[in-house]
Amino acid sequence: MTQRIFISRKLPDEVIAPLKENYDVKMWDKEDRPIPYEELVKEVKDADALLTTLSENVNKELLTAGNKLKIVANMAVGYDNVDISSAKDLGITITNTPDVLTESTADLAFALLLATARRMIEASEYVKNGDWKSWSPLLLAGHDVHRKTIGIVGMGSIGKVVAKRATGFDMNILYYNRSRKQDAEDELGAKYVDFDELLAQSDFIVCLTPLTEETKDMFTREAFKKMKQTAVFVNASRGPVVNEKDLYDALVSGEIAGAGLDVFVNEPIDADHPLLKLKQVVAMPHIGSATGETRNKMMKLCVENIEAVLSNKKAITPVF
Ligand code: 8YV
Repeated sequence: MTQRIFISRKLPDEVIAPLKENYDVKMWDKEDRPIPYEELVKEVKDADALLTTLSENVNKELLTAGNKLKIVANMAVGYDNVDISSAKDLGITITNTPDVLTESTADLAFALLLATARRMIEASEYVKNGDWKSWSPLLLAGHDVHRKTIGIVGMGSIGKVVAKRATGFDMNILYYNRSRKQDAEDELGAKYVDFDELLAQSDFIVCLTPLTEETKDMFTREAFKKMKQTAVFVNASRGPVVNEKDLYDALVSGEIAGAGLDVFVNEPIDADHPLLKLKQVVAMPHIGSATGETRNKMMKLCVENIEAVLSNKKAITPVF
């Protein structure tokens, strides 16, 4: 019997065309809204493979409902939306999309750093709103980036590329990670420090760590208080590593100078969220990996992982 694949997001026809040649493919086709959870549970019941994204909660119930499931291909490098231990118990392969998104996500993290430090979004609005009537020496004056200290929290592959970008700005590079990264030290001159020292010494704190039990709520008021008052905080990893109320309080009380955020505790974030009211916050809708080139590679990798597992070959990028 033809094996069945369910795709939880509308993907371009050319991406799924190769799958359609050999498999029975069904796809959620509404671009403007995600598949309701109950519907996903129903769809997964007779699926051999599921192609999913970060927005879907691939929990034990869903994995158990998919009693024919051989693979869940998650279109993201992170897989905190997947219950990995249940997948292991049930013998379901989970794949992610590492490497292909590293450079684009690092670009976005660095762009957020620059945009926040140089007040670029505020400045663009200023011009577009017709407020640019005259010149004054400190009009929209931001903070220098070159030759400053960047502190990278999470020196994985994306962290290393951000560090590489930072060398082009002659920055002093500090990092904090679960383990030492000798290659980042040797090749990029990054210096390993403990978390508190990184907070105290950095002008830019860039968070790129995965979301785990240990990293959840890593950035609390206590952490922000340890930063310089001129510090800019950038988060391109996962929202829940930050206590958003604490970040808001740190920003309004002037404990830090600004924040560039690509991720939030609840996504999509409510437009009325207090953080979005602050001019020193640059907010992006989780677009770290969102370039045409990279998203195409991510989709292709998901397709290839599914093809491999459904034809009894090894997955290309399994997470365990
Ligand atoms: C997601 C991400 O891929 O890869 C990750 O972990 O956070 C993003 O690149 C994107 O939101 C689609 O799920």
